Amino acid sequence: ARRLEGKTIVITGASSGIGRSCAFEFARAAPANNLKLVLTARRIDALRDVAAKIRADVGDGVNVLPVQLDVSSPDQVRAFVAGLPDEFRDINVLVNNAGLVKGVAKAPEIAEQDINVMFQTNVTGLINMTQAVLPVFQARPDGGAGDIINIGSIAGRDPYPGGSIYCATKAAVRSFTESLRKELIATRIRVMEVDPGQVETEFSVVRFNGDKAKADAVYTGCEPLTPDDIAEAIVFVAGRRENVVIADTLIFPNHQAGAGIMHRKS
Ligand code: NDP
Ligand code: 8X3
Repeated sequence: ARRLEGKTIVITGASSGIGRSCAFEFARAAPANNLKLVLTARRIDALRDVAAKIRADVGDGVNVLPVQLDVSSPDQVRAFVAGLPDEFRDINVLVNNAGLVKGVAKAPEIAEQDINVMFQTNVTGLINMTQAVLPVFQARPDGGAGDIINIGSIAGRDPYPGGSIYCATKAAVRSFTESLRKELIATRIRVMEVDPGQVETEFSVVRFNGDKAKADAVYTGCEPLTPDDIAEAIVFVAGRRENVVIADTLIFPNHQAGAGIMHRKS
């Protein structure tokens, strides 16, 4: 139970949904383990709220730092590690969670801007974060140590109409994760992926540009996962014995069996 002892954990996209739940889930383990949490996203006010709520729930024993960071900005990502206070710089776990989908347009109609934002966030952002943090891991003995936990999606395994770009970004995450795990085989660095199915977060609200009615309709008649369900899995994989690599995890709600295979009661 003390495997997380003393670790510094960086979560991208911690202002909402899965990343936010993940912050709380690590925070629950924090006081006994002397954890340090670095919470990042673009909405700094939301991150400060998460940090305040964590301190209120868990007490002063938790060391949590909100940091504004747009992962789609290579300059911001490059400056990120050096910009951390000394006591947060010795990162042990990177949760690459920040990501988004825009729209349900078919390929001929997808706006160039939507294509770019999805790739720059979900793919280039995740790769740049990984490159920014790996030197910290690689500075450790025996070729290096640390955990990279990438959040993919069922969409990366089972592409669906109206999701070509989003699905392609998540397939890219999957491919990058697998290459990196092979490249780092001689180290103690673990490269792991957690792929959720349907989870109710702000994901669909962002997809439909704030149209809450359209977002809610996605979940009509079915019971999606909660972001806490995914956070539990993320903290679980980070908390295994160092020799155990939970390389790849696919998590559905009970009534889902594929990207578009959803049993609805109504
Ligand atoms: P939310 O919209 O609730 O959360 C997304 C998070 O990503 C927010 O904290 C947002 O913060 C952050 N984010 C978006 N763009 C950027 C950026 N450029 N820089 C930094 N942070 C950014 O959605 P989820 O929690 O559902 O999504 C989390 C991950 O889970 C994503 O990678 C998503 O693709 C994946 N996923 C989600 C599923 C679902 O059904 N919900 C299923 C499978 C995978 P801010 O806006 O403050 O920057
Ligand atoms: C989110 C799951 O299938 O709605 O990654 O795109 S899906």
